[in-house]
Amino acid sequence: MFRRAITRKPGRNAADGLTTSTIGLPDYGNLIRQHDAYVQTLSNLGLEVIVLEAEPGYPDAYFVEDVAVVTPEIAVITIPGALSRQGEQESIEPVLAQFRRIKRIEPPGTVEGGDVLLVGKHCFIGISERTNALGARQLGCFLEEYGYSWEPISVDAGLHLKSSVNDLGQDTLIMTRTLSRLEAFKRFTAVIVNENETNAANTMLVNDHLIIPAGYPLTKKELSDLDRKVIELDVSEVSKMDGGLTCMSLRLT
Ligand code: CIR
Repeated sequence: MFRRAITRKPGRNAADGLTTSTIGLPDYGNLIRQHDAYVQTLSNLGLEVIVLEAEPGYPDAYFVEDVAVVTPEIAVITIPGALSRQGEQESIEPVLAQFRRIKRIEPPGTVEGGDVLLVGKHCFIGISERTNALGARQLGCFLEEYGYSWEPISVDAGLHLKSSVNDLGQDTLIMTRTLSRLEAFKRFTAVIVNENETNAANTMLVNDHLIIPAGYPLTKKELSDLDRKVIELDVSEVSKMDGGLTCMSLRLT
């Protein structure tokens, strides 16, 4: 059960963040409304939600998931691979230090939390443009100390590993068809997203509820058949900055 979530309000300069999207820049008012609804949803599910102030020097800083990896035992403060995001991690550390023992990725290692998928005591670490092999190994070593196993996964599509695969609980993962072909994921039951709905692979499991991005009816229908309540949230403005549901919070048991 998650008891707490850490989030950060998007700043007025959110549209200055990194993006590869060609669907236009976010409208700030709508972005804030979507963020507020996200916070409210987590709160409705029983989480105490910490909302940090925007960081004016870091337009991507509301994607807090990328600057730390949190397990029930530790919080690993990362070094984002994106140069413009290096430094975002500094203001998250004192917040997490209230709840967890802190470990830190050291340069030249880089890790972004969007590349880190924990499933029980196993961790998949995406090697991507943002997370390098050295950073993955450092993170893996920290996790091993606490009884976790880990394996690297090459991220060949999407920004991060969790752009394409997420945990639905009960040994089930939601993922793209490409990832479903990897040996690493064969031991799980797979919900494979339709090729027109790949963004829906960024579905977030929170306390027996599946929070899915709005606008993906095929995925919604398929997930509704699982034994969990499905909540749809509009993250259309967030996706203009290559973000999704999981990126906007750090969830703590
Ligand atoms: C970036 O490119 O770093 C941000 N605009 C989006 C980060 C999204 N984070 C995530 O999926 N974990």
